[in-house]
Amino acid sequence: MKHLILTLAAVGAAASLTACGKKEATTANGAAPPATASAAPASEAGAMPMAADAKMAKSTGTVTAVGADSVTIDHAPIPEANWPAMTMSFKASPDLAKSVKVGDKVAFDLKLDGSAGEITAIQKQ
Ligand SMILES: [Cu+2]
Repeated sequence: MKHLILTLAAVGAAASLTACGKKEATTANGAAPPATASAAPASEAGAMPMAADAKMAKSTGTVTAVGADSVTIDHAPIPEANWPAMTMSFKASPDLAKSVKVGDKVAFDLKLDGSAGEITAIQKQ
């Protein structure tokens, strides 16, 4: 079992080394477009999860509910998160949650973590 895993890892390492070698050869020769085409999407896919991890965003909306540590906002679209306009609950510190009430029109800053968002600042408009 251990041997199999090590073998697979070695094959993977060899494959990426081969890909790098091909890429350099492509640059030197200016030929072989298929290698370039397959290398680009692979690196983009590798970078995407990291970029989606902790992004900041700003939006505006109307408060529809306030909890002890959450604020529900009918918010405008948030392109940074690929969200259309919607009503959703965000995590918020108790101090931030206390600073607004239902019906307030607000501008807020969000820390995005996957499909969740935490309010880091909020101001009445
Ligand atoms: Cu939303």
